[in-house]
Amino acid sequence: MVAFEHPHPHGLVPSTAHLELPFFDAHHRQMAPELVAWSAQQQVDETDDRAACRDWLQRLAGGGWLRYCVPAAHGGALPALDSRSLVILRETLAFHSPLADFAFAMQGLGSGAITLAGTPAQQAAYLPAVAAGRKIAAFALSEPDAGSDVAAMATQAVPVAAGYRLNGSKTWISNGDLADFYVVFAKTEPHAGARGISAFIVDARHPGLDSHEHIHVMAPHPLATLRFNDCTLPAEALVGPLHGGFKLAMQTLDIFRASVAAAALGMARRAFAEAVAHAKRRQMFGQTLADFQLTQARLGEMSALIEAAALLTYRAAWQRDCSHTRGAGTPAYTAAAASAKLTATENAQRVIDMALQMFGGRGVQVGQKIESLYRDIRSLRIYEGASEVQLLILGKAALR
Ligand code: COS
Repeated sequence: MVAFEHPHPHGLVPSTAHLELPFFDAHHRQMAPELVAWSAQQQVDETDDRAACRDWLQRLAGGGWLRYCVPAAHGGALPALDSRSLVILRETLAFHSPLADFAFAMQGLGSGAITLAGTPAQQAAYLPAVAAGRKIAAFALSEPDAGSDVAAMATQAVPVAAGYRLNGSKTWISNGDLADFYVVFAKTEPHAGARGISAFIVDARHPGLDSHEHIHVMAPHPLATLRFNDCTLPAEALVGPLHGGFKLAMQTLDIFRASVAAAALGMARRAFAEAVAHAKRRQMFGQTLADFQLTQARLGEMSALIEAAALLTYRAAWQRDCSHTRGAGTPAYTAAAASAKLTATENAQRVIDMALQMFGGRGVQVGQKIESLYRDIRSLRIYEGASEVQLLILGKAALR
C-alpha cells in the first residue's frame, strides 16, 4: 500500500491505492487521481518563497483546489469542510512540493474560523475570495511568550466606542506580510484565561498593523511577526462569540491537525519513493543496494512507519467528518487528530532520515530532494501544536 506507481517522466507519482480503504467515499476516489495528474504537471520556481507561494496559489485556484478550503455556499467544492478531502490534498501536494502544500493549507487554516463561526456578511466578504485565490488568508494565534500555552496570550482587544482597539504582537505567522487578511486572537477578558479570548478579522493594510518583520527558517516559507499598535477595528470584525475565541481556535486546529499529519505523510511517502528508486539503481559490492537484506529491512521499517501514520491520519479525518457531536466540550476526534499529528510527523522525520542515510553523501547535498525534505519535515513536529502538546491532549483524554 505504500508503493508508488512507475516513475513519471517528471518524477515520481504517488499511488492512490489507499483510497480503497473504507474511510473514503466515492467523491474522494474520483478527486484523488485528478489531483495526482494535475500536481505532476506543475513546475514552480521556488527560489523566492514568497513569489513561489503566490504562484502556487494562482495555480491551485486555477485547478479549483482552493475550493476545498471553504463550503459550497461560498464558492467551495463541498457542502462543508471535509477533513478527508483536505487530507488527500495535503498528502498529494506535499509529495510534490511542501511549499504547494503550505500555500494550500494556509488558505484553509486562515479562513477556518470564518467558515466555522463567521457572520453571513463576513463569510460573503472573505470565503469566495479565498476559494478563488483573490485573497490570501492567515491565522494569527502564537505570540513570543504564548506558543503551546495559548491561554497565556498577551495581545489585548479593548472595547472602544468604534469597536475594539488591538495592542500586542503575534509571531511565527505563516503568510505574514503576504496575506490580505489575518484572523487574530486576542484577550478580551484578560483575567479569564482560555475563556477570555476572542477572534477578529484584520485586513492587511489596516492602520495600526505592522507586518514588515519577516522571519527566515531552515525550510523557507513566508513567516512574519505582526505588531498591533492601537489598531482600531469595527465591532463587525469580531468572529464568533465574544470570549469564545479559544474554542474557535481549537476547533479550527482540530480540522487542520489531521491535515498536518497528511502533509507529513506525503513527505514520508516521497522520501520512501526516492529511497526505493535509489536502492534499485545504486550499485555497490557487485550488486544493487536493494539486494542487501539490510536495505530490505530498512525499507520494511519505513513502510510500517508510513502505514501506521496513514491509518491514524485517515481515521482522524474520517472521525471528524462523521462526527455529529460538534459544539459541546472537547470532542472525541480531538484525541484522534492528536494521535495522527503526533505519529505522522514523528514517523515522517524517521522515514526521511532513514531515506537520507541510504543516499549517503548525496543525501546531504544541497539541491537533492531528500536534503530539502529533511529540512521541510522538521517544523511539522512543532507547528499547529508541538508533539508535546499532542501528548498532553492525549494524556488529558485518557484521564477524563
Ligand atoms: N474543541 C472544543 N473545545 C475545546 C477543545 C476543542 N478541540 N479543546 C479545548 N476545548 C475547550 C475545553 O473543553 C475547555 O472548555 P471549558 O472552559 O468550557 O471547560 C476550554 O476549551 C479550555 O480547555 P483546556 O483546559 O484543555 O485548555 P488549556 O489551556 O489547558 O490548553 C492545549 C490545552 C495545550 C491543548 C491548547 O492550549 C493547545 O492546543 N495548544 C497548542 C496551540 C497550538 O496549536 N499553537 C500553534 C498555533 S498554529 S501554528
